[in-house]
Amino acid sequence: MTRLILSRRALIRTGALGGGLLLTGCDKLYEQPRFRSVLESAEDLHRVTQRALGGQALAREFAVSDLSPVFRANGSREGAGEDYKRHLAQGFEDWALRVDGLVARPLDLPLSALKAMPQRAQITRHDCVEGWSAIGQWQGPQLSQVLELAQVSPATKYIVFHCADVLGGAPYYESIDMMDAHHPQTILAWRMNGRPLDEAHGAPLRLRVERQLGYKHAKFVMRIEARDTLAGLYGGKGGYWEDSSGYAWYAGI
Ligand SMILES: Nc1nc2c(c(=O)[nH]1)N[C@H]1C(S)=C(S)[C@@H](COP(=O)(O)O)O[C@H]1N2
Ligand SMILES: [Mo]
Repeated sequence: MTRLILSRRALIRTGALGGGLLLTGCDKLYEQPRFRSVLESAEDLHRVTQRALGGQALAREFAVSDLSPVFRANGSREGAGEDYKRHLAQGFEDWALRVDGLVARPLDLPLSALKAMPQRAQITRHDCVEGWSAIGQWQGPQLSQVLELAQVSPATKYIVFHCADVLGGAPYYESIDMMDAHHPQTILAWRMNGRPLDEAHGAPLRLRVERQLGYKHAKFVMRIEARDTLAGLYGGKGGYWEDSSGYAWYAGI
């Protein structure tokens, strides 16, 4: 059994699910309801079994010598709106991260406060669904510390990241569950490869959620919201790509 759940791709490749269907990454396949339900059940199985067996397993970490010489920027390369542009021009000096929703203590955390919290640094590989990877170093407070400061309600099931950019007319957003929110490698990174995050990579703050694919790593995070449901939020599927293109909500690697 454990052999079969090494990865979602391996699982599907074995033909254990979906009668030998190959995961091609082609969007057209996603439009076919039968394929879609096969894939979604494979993902659910992957998520449940991976966690039952692995719990809070760590993503692989690398050495400084492994850093990619070039880490490309993907998706939005800039934040939108006058507020964002003003903060960017001021070096995010009076910018603050909003933390609200199902919390006892809503917060506005200045960048200086995020930098003053205990930090975690990690060198990890970023895998984009489009087929490229890069190794980078990330630093920032663990998301769990921020959630603790805000006293997140036990009723919370999802943490939502609201971003400053707009893609194809819709705001970018993402969400994760509490298991990933409390994972030790889930951090709010303000530093990349030893320097403050640049705009293209999501300044001033972006999520690193190391056991999932690139699109889950929200850039330009302005607001973090604790919720007990994803229903009623934009398209209801928990993320920009999930709503617009049917990408999986749980994008485990
Ligand atoms: N706000 C926001 N976050 C985002 C995106 C985006 O377009 N907007 N693109 C996602 C995708 S698909 C990838 S692969 C990574 C790219 O991160 P990078 O630009 O640092 O390489 O950011 C993710 N987070
Ligand atoms: Mo991506």
